[in-house]
Amino acid sequence: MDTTNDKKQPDAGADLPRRRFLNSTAAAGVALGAATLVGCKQEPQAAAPAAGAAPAAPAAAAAHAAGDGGHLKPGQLDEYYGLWSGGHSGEVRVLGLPSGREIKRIPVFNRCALTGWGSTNESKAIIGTKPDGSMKYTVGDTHHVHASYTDGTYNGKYAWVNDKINSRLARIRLDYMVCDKITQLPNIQGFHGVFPDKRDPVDPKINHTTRVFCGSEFSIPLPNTGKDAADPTKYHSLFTCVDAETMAVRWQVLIDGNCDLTATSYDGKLAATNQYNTEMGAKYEDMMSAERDACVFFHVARIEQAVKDGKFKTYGDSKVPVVDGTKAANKDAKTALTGYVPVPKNPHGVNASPDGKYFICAGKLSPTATVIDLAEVLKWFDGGVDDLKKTIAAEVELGLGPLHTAFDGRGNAFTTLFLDSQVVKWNVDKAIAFFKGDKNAKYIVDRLDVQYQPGHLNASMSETKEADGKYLNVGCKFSKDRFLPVGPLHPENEQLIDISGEKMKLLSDHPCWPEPHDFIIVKRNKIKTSQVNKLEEHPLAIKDIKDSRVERKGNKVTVFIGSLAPAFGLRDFKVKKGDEVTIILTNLDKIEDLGHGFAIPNHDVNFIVNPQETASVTFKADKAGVFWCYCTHFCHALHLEMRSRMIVEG
Ligand code: CUK
Ligand code: CUA
Ligand code: CA
Repeated sequence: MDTTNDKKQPDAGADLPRRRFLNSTAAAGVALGAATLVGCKQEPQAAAPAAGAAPAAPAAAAAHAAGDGGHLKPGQLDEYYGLWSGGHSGEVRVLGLPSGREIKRIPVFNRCALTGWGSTNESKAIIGTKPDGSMKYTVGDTHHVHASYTDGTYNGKYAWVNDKINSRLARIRLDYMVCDKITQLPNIQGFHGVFPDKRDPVDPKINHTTRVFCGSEFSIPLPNTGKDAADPTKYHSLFTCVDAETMAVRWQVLIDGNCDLTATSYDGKLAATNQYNTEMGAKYEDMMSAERDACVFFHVARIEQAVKDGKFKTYGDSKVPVVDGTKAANKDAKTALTGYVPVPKNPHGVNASPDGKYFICAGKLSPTATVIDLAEVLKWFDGGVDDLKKTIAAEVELGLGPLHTAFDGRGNAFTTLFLDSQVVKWNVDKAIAFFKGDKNAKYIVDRLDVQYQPGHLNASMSETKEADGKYLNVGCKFSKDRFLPVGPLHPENEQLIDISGEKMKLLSDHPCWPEPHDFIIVKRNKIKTSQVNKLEEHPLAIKDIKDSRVERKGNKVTVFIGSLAPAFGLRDFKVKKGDEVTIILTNLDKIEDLGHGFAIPNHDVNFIVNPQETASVTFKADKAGVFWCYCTHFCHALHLEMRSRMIVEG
């Protein structure tokens, strides 16, 4: 295992930051005049010197995982972050790999009782509210998580995830690993595939992500007024581009057929979506009637020029420009915005090879993978190739039910076979040679049974120029007998595979709460997180615990309250029955991992504030009485004593 990188990493010495943190926690308690930690003599807190004293720094062993089934010893840190979609739980999860340990859940489209996501005013402002202040939507279905790029590899700034149910795109800022923006996509349903661009298609100076592409799976009548349900010619799907920074929708493209997954080229020029329903069928029998569907290519620069030139329409209330990407409107390749490469049959997934040369579509109902040559596609757009069929570099048999493909950076691809319950490793160059007629080219390298019925798979750094070919994770849709039985609802089975050698080696099983689809595996030094918030990020943060106070305007009461272990800035506060109360809680503790919670009995209020974070809730004080507001998040030896009293006068 390569550990050279570890020297540069602040997190490599697992013991050091932990000691520092424990020292300062203990010191904070003392500074506040809290009781000493009696009876904790053996614990590191009690034994530790005061904060600021240099702790001993034993070098932690780096994770030597591959030979050890992915198992890490206590105190060892993982080599990779895994960013996992949570499916119809509506969330995103962070796993450490190779251990498979779940480190964090990031609530996005769901509500979260622990963090208060969906009940704090700050999170509701991101999610969107109805006029009565309640959350606009409370469910979501996340499938695909992808992160922002610089120079063809992850830059650690953002990740994006789709909501298939309510047609929304969410962004996660990776420094705090929280959702910071959500955008509603107009004119579409069944938003499925998502992928950021990797650089600008025209300006070579812009070498990072500025656009996020979104595919819509379901066709709907446009505009969707309920009048045209019986007219199949009115049904359309759109491909959407969202600005990575502002998260505003930039443009959409009307296409024939539907969208599914999304991929982008390394030069920024092309985006693509695979299509399984070119038939525009409403029933599955119709959706699988054609022998070939397609992979649609989008010429990004031409689309943006068409928008600039005003060659677009809008639909209904939406102001988003929609350009025409249908086949009929794009017959001349030299001016075409889109190109449809025919792919057999109901393809599932489109993935970009890390050498930047190919997009690979898996056949799903055809046992094949189709390798599309991107240089040839660009040539077609320039009029140099007369038929898009000729951009197909290979179409080779892999096995039954091929779905998604990952890469090791050494010329090999790994494709899940849903029906065969296998991962197949195949060599792309040999597949191309075989397809061109070299019948001796043995392109299948290895097959591995997985448990069971795999959907997505991904390899470490797979869809970047730094694909490192160490680990492959396979998201198995059925765990069946792999874990202790827990009643009818089973977890899924995430399986970790060592792909560093010629043969794949199954390392471990991890149960995963339903239901992840896609995930990415990011080298840990690509993501730099902050463990403490910035106080000034919230305009209503109080700066000093003494600024805790109650302000009243009519029947609207605002309670500014600080938290500093082990006390809240107000030991009690008074409101009147019928008041609309807003609690604005600022955590003035500055120490890593020292969060506080705030719960109000019988008012359905619970949220947390991380160090230096401010969050607020608004509710009606509709019951007279005394209510002990308490800290829910274990923070201190006097955590249970950390309370305030809300006195509601009748
Ligand atoms: S889809 Cu789930 S297994 Cu939504 Cu990425 Cu292929
Ligand atoms: Cu503050 Cu627990
Ligand atoms: Ca089809």
